[in-house]
Amino acid sequence: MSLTEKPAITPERLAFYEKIDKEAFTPLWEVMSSIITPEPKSDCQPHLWRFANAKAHLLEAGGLISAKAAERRVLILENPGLRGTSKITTSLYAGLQLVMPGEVAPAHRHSQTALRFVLDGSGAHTAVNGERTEMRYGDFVITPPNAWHDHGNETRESMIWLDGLDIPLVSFFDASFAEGFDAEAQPLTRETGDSLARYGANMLPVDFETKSAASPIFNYPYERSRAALEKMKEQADWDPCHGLKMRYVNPNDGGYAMPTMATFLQLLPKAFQTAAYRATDATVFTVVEGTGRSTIGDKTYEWGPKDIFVAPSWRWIRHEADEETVIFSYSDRAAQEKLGLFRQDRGNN
Ligand code: 1HN
Repeated sequence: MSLTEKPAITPERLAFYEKIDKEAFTPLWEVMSSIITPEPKSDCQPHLWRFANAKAHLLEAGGLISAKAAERRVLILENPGLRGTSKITTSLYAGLQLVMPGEVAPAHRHSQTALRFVLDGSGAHTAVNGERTEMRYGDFVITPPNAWHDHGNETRESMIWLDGLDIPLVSFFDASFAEGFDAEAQPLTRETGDSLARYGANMLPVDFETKSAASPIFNYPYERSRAALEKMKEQADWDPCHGLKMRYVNPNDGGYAMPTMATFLQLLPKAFQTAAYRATDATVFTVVEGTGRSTIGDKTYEWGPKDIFVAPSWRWIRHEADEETVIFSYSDRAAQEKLGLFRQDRGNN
């Protein structure tokens, strides 16, 4: 017996398997090589979604159903290798959400954690835990687990953002709870911008303590993150695998902004080519600025602003920027690190 081969099936063995099967027993040696693989094996495939196509489909959906009637008007980005499962990777969900002028996406809460990354339009809001934030291009917004949240668009243009949720992870643990609020929007109890001022200025209220596993900041404005990258790029400390890659942090504990999902913003200078890299966290990328291509395994995907692409676990990935490029990404690395599962391979770098 080895970890990669199954023992032969003899008539006597088969008869035995059939007999015990009726009592819900299964011989480990028949399945071991498929449940314990020497390397990650996944049905998740690399794929790229063009934002222009997504926007056209979303606007068409906008004529068919309101945000209120849909609860959330979202087109799921479903991995071609995982159709029918609402997954972009084995552990994560992604969708593109449209909120038209004047619309409200009603208040509700659930145990799943959500992130938003703003791709189109400007000035619609989301409310989380009694505070509203206005969303602008490139802003990274979080909805902590079990936090009431609703969205509204009081601007004159449609808004589209990328939603990332840990839905498959929560399903895996059979830990899903969800409920609607008894009004369309939750009452506002805090001034807009309060959390960013209170927790996002390299200070915390003295004696600050929280039971939340998520960051007390719920909008990480692109303006700030982009300005930081702009300053750091003068130093030109390019990581061969990542260019200049930063992770979003929870100021309370220095960990990722959310308990299950890790989020990143990276800058690649014009004409930069990253060295091949692989890691156990299948990752969803969206381009904020720039054009170029990424090679994932043996396939190359050309991208421009707002396009979204996914790389499966443990697949070699290389990025090539034609112009100065900024990429946002998210993965389940936060969960994997807590569970002692995360592994990365930088090749010879
Ligand atoms: C959800 O609550 C939102 O609040 C978006 O915008 C997508 C997908 C599945 C379940 C809940 C949102 C969602 C979701």
